[in-house]
Amino acid sequence: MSDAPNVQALQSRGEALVHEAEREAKRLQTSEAAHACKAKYLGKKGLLADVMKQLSALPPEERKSVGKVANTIKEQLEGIFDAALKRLEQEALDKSLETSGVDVTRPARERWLGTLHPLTRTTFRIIEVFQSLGFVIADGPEIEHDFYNFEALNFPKDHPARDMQDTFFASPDVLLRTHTSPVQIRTMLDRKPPVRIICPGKVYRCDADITHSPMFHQVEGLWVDQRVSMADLKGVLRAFAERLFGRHTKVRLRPSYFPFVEPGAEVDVTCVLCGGKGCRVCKQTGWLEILGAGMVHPNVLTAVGYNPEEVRGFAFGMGVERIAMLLHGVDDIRLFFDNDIRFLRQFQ
Ligand code: FA5
Repeated sequence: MSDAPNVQALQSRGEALVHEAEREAKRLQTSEAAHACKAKYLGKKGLLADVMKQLSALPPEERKSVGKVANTIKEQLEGIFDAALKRLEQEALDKSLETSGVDVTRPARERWLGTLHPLTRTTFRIIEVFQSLGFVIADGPEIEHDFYNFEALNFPKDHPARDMQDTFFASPDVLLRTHTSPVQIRTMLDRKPPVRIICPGKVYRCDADITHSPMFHQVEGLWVDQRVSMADLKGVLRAFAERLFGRHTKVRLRPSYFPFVEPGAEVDVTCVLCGGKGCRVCKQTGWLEILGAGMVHPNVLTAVGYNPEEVRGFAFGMGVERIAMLLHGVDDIRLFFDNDIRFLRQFQ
């Protein structure tokens, strides 16, 4: 009688292993024990490997069918331990949920999505319109020298027009800029014409009530070239007003005074609420003032080294808060700075 195992003997040994493994797996209490037990059966030096070793003693024609049987046994053993591990993991989870007091059936806490501040949004909308008209963004410092904020803009020292803008001074010559117009000066000193810029930014004035804030935002515009006229100014502002407030918005210019433009104008648009019929917001006039504008004063062009005989330009400046208040029907400027979440959430 030969010592070589026969196929049947190997198969019944394998089946016996599966039964033993099933019995053991049922008694397992922890996943560590399950891993150890799995290794005992399926590891490199495990019980199945022992059985497989005997394969080499079989005649080649029998090895193939025994190999198939061995694979089936291996799969069965793997299935047994995978199921045991799954069971143990579930038991551990159930136990921890029972003891930790976490209620997995409760709805998840709502997530609050942040959003852009209404003033940022309004600024972006304004910038977008002017960029589409070929203007590029320029900027300058908020702490400014008197020269850029006043002097070069044709406000000589002691000129009464300086009182139009209550100024925060840091020293006799250094101040918090009262408007974005100093960026015009800095840009023109820096570049040769043509210049077509918009300058958004923070400005400061010693001024506070429901429509005025000590810190607020302006957007300045400047276009200097050989043939720029008041008609171009009106055309640009009309395109802006129609894009921002609606297609039927009309624009009108009223004579006004700013030392750095001549002629100067206040620019009105038809009331965004009543369309020009007259209402509470426009104080029954049908019009709302939105910005100051005019043709750049020859003294300003000279101050930056441009020749007023060769180039002309227009400039305008608007308050972002004022535009945002008109667009959203907000009647108190302080709401933009209080950071009351109930107010801000309305702009989501
Ligand atoms: C100026 O500041 C000029 N630099 C605008 C300008 C530019 C005119 C270029 C001509 C050519 P004014 O002081 O009017 O102008 O201010 C412009 C806008 O800023 C006002 O229409 C108003 O909407 C806004 N504004 C002024 N003061 C305050 C304030 N304290 N709080 C909020 N908005 C303000």
